[in-house]
Amino acid sequence: MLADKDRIFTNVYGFQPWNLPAAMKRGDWDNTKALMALGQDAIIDVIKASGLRGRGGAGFPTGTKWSFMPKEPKADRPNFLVINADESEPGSCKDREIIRHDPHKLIEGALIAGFAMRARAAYIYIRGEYIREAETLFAAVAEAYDAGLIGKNASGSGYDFDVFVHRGAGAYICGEETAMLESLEGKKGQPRLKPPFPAGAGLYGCPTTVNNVESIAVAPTILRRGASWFSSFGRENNKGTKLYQISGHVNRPCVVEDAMGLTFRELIETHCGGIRGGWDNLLAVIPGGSSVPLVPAKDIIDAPMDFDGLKAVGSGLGTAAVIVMDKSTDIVRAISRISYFYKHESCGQCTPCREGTGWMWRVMERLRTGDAEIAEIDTLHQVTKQVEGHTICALGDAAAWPIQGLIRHFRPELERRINERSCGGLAPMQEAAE
Ligand code: L3W
Ligand code: SF4
Repeated sequence: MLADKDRIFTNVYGFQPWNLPAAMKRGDWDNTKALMALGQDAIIDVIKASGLRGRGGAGFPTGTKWSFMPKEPKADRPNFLVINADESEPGSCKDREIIRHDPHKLIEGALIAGFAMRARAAYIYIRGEYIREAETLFAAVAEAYDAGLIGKNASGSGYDFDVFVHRGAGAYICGEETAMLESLEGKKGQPRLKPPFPAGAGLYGCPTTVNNVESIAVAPTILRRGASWFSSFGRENNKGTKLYQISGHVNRPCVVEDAMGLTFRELIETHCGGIRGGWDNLLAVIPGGSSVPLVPAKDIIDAPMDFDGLKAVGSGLGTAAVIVMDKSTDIVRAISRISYFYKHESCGQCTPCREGTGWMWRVMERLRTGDAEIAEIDTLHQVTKQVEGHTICALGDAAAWPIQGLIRHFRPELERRINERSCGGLAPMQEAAE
């Protein structure tokens, strides 16, 4: 278990106030000017050496991403930092806790990251449903301005840096980085084709880096404690500490910080009081938010909870939103509900996703009730393969992968329902009916 002294998010449960005096007592904003005096390239080098990989799902190396930004921005084409706080992935709730209880870690991180990337300003795009969290964030940003920590001559560094908070309006797709840029520009939030990546042409056509809240909020601590401290946790290619969010059928669901790479069993035993009804009652786990394939009990128990460990069992770390399902779960219904989510959230821009997500959900519903033919299981699998990799953004993949995982691991259950024309005794899925 991670020692208390090695936790970055020391106020993640809100035992202390979030405000500036309390944050300063916890060490935030402690001589930020000296951190900035390291110099822009040196800061990027520290983040590279720490091994930090993006905490928003894709795991792209953070320091490398920062290094893509132009070193001499033009006056009429400034660099920007955009912070993705549109936390909408089902199961994910870590950025919410950071903003609720430790917003100054994020704001100080914005200044340091923005400075390192020669950015003129940071835009924090916060999920529309996070109403109270947005209020906290607005207030924390105001505190930082009033104290001279951001704005003109931020923290006495001689560098001018603004932070703007922008509220979303409830669309999952605005969490995709280029849809977020469109939304910030006042347009309908639909993903752009990549390349160009945002570092080449982002917000208002200017060089932009989009980072997740957690990636930015850990940066000041990494700089204060050193790259080698951060990289002493985890293993090669999977370094550092991480906020895990465990929901579902465990005895104590929670958000907790621990080292990358601890096994699923260690995570659940140490922090969640075990599986409801004991380990023999575990059915399957979705380890990284609803966009990654489920993993059956036998494969997940000893899997390291990091990028490579979960890839090795056919899934992914994603946002580390760990959804635990015991044997009381109707697994077909669960995946069908996820299919409905993606159908609902598709922006409709590309045909495989717009048509495919609705088609896949309708077949999933018939498989759930057993009202399908056995051959349709393979047809559904083929359709997921036609959607995967054939769309503008990752939502198409996210809609395909959970179904592929279900077919890979639970085909006998799908066939049983068809043979018995059985929906497991459950009522029709009213919440998903249109
Ligand atoms: C410059 C290159 N930049 C890549 C940048 C790119 C982006 C980052 C990662 O999807 C996943 C998705 C969700 N030059 C570059 C480059 N970049 N090549 O690196 O890019 P990418 O395309 O690998 O991922 P993405 O489009 O950002 C993110 C999955 O995460 N996910 C859930 C996410 C949910 C949340 C939330 O609720 N907070 O984040 C779960 O698995 O499905 O696959 O910045 O520009 N050559
Ligand atoms: Fe929109 Fe879906 Fe295409 Fe993404 S994959 S751009 S959500 S239609």
